[in-house]
Amino acid sequence: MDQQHKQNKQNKQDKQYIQDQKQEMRGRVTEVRRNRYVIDFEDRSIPAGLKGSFYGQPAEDLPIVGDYVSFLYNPAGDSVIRSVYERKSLLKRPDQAKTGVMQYMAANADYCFIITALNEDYSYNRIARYASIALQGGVTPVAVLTKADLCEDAGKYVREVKTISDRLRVHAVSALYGTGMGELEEYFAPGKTICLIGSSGSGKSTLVNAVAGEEIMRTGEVRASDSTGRHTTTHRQLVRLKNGVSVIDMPGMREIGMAETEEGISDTFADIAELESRCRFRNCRHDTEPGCAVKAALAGGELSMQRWMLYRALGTENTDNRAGKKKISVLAKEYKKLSKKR
Ligand SMILES: Nc1nc2c(ncn2[C@@H]2O[C@H](COP(=O)(O)OP(=O)(O)O)[C@@H](O)[C@H]2O)c(=O)[nH]1
Ligand SMILES: [Mg+2]
Repeated sequence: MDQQHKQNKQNKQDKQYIQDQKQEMRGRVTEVRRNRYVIDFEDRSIPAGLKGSFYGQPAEDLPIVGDYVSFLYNPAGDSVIRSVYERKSLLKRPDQAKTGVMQYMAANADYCFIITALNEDYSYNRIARYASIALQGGVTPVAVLTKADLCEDAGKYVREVKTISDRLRVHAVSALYGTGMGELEEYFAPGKTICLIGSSGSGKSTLVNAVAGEEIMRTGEVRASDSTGRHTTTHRQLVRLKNGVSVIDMPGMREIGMAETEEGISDTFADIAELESRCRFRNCRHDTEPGCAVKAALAGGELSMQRWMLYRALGTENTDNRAGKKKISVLAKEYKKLSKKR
């Protein structure tokens, strides 16, 4: 009876929508697979395609996960996306194949959780790179160091990651034991959108399930390359939690290039840029020039060598990819030596 009532109500609504076809609806893109879209509209998942005039448009203008779109509802089949609302943030990165093509990851995220497990998954540079990407895209970066229970001194890593930028927030948690999880609650506020970035197996799904208190995402999934392919998520998806928080899962993000992230880098390293502006010579290479503010700060301990080298590495990679790569491997070696000494 209740079911029947629901169905009638739905039919009535559908009829209304058909009558209102000239009136466009506003929904949010939760999934994209090639040119097939899923739109969340009043808690329903609506399949949709694109209006013809989208084809031939620059990739940046096409709808992506997290976008708010206006669409014509079709209860009998695919609805049609007519336009994309202005984005308040945009996470994008260079394509992994390093073709210079940009990959548009997610729109309208408030926070970007950079999730790294405190085991061999941990990479200082990767966190720095994603922090740059988030800052450039207008998203607040939050480094979440997971599996703290597997690590003897999580505090050491928290301190290390904090040196990346004042604008990067850092938390160490164990979803397994519930430690540190309370610190994440402030981000899970109604109406907020959280984007999860991290390698497969870093604990993204476990973390969200623990915060949500329900099994929203499958955990312990195997890699996409595994022959079984069971439980594998290889596409981005936006899910809404009961409390009105939206979570965008980005499965299996590992490597990123640095093209077009200058802005993010200078944001992350605003203090170093400021130091550079205080050098006596405008084209100071911070090498043998007199009156170099950077060298003075390094000598005085205000700027750590580790952070300076990271800045140099990221900056060089930006301007010249190949030379940058070489430089990075040299820097990485130097850095390893340095950190052994510490
Ligand atoms: N020791 C420990 N293991 C964890 C923790 N969080 C997740 N895991 C395990 O790590 C594996 C991968 O977790 P999952 O959430 O699926 O990772 P995802 O691929 O990033 O979504 C699972 O076997 C989890 O049980 C944690 O805090 N501590
Ligand atoms: Mg997962």
